[in-house]
Amino acid sequence: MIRLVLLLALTAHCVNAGCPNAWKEFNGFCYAFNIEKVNWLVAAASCKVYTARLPEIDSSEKNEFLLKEIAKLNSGPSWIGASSRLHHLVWEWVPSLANLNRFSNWQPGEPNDRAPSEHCAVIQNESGKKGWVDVSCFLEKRFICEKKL
Ligand SMILES: [Ca+2]
Repeated sequence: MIRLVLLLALTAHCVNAGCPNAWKEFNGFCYAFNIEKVNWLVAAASCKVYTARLPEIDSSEKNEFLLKEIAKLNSGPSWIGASSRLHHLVWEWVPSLANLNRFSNWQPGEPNDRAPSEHCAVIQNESGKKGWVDVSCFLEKRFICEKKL
């Protein structure tokens, strides 16, 4: 029994010391790259279940890390936390509601809010397309979750 308690304590300690199994660590955050394709809202809710969020990309370092990882994993466009769902044409990070003034990496001509409405953002790094694009929130895409270490 004592051994079991010790083992549990040790396991808990190890979990606290790093990212959850299969999550990647970068700069004080842990990242999960999900291959399931879902719409933006389902992706946001899925991250929340894991006490995480869609990535809030507030630096070029974090952006480069995510671009590199999705290229390595051969991921197509993946949901990030930027959205203009609630405030038309005003982009913010969800759920922090921080604006995108600090950093953004829109691809040329984006965000273009192409009809009928493109209020959610994906990050992409494939076939020469690198950076963020606004697309319909109802499309089904892969997604990334981010949580503090
Ligand atoms: Ca667009």
